[in-house]
Amino acid sequence: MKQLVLCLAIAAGYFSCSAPSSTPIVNKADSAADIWVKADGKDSMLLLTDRPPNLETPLKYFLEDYTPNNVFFVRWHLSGLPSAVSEDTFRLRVVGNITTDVALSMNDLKTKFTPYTITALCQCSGNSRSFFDPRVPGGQWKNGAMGNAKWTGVKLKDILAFAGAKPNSVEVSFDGLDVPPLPSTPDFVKSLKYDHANDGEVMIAYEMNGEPLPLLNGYPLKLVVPGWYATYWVGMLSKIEVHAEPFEGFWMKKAYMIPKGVENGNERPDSLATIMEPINVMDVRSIFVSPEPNQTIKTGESSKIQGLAFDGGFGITKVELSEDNGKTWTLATLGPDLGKYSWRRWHYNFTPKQNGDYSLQVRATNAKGQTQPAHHWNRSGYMRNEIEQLPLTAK
Ligand SMILES: Nc1nc2c(c(=O)[nH]1)N[C@H]1C(S)=C(S)[C@@H](COP(=O)(O)O)O[C@H]1N2
Ligand SMILES: [Mo]
Repeated sequence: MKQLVLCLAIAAGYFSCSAPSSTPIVNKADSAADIWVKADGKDSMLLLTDRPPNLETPLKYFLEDYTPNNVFFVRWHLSGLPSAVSEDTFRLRVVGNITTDVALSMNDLKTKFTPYTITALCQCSGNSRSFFDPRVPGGQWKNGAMGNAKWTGVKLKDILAFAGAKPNSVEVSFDGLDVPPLPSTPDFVKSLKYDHANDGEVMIAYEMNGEPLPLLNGYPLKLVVPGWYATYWVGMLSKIEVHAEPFEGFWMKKAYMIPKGVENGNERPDSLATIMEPINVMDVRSIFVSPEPNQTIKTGESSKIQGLAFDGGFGITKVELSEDNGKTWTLATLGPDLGKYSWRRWHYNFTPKQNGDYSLQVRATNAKGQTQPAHHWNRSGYMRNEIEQLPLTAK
């Protein structure tokens, strides 16, 4: 793998300069090789785009239960991102269908409300998009557009109650400090149904793994929507609006749409779905983490195969591996259960009996009995969850 540390002389200055400036990199998808960068507050990560910053977590960090903040993936849509936020002057505003407009300081959030902590996986809808066959446009992520963290903050329902949200409310929308670079681009605003917003699990995090959030992960506040794709996890959250009418914003009605009522949001290139709905709960999925694809392992010896399994919050009940292209399946050993919204690590001992090429497959099943399809595709490259293959050579 080619390792480059790039100096990206961009105005916003998220990336550190450790080498003379080279041609700005626009999109990783245009280049065959991996490009590594060190952004502000981050260790070496894979670069997708520099403006807005989009960075992928290297796979090796998925051998840990919690993803370190300094390599947690970064995904922004709009390049108008503040390069610093002051904890002293920052306010979280609550407006709309409430009794009184509220502006909460960070200190208010930390002292006026009961703290709440939950472990939850934050996974981008487009995670693993680069593996879609046929290929689809969009950020060409490998498996690193996700991370598992312990989130601490305040329950959204407590904030809505504090603001006196009215009982006829139907939806709540969330806006961050990031702004569109051009007036023609719609501001990034997401919404949740009022009941979902009040479920006692959706929360506003001021800490991630016991530390303030890195700026690039949405400092000072990030909405955490356990079990739902990360597009709803609005970062730099600064405005909550309570609506008595359905919310019709671009990022809810036009972007992030999936085929409605179809298992895993599946469709076919030659027959695209016509009825769509906003993306929502994460589907059940498992991936291989180690060894990485095409590595050589020892014939006649046991190799430890490790990976992850996760879903939208029913909880993983089993992970199975196949050594014979899906004819027979054997249970993997599950790692610690960190909560139903967490990913779950697993491992499996594989002993190749003779020299040659092998391909392992992995599939997970959740408490609802949902499992993974042999093939999965949709036009947007969302929610990938097909059964993954791991090619290995034994010698
Ligand atoms: N304000 C704001 N919040 C946002 C986004 C954004 O563009 N702006 N992107 C969303 C998407 S699509 C993802 S995948 C997650 C990524 O969170 P991370 O950058 O902390 O990894 O943030 C979400 N929250
Ligand atoms: Mo995303």
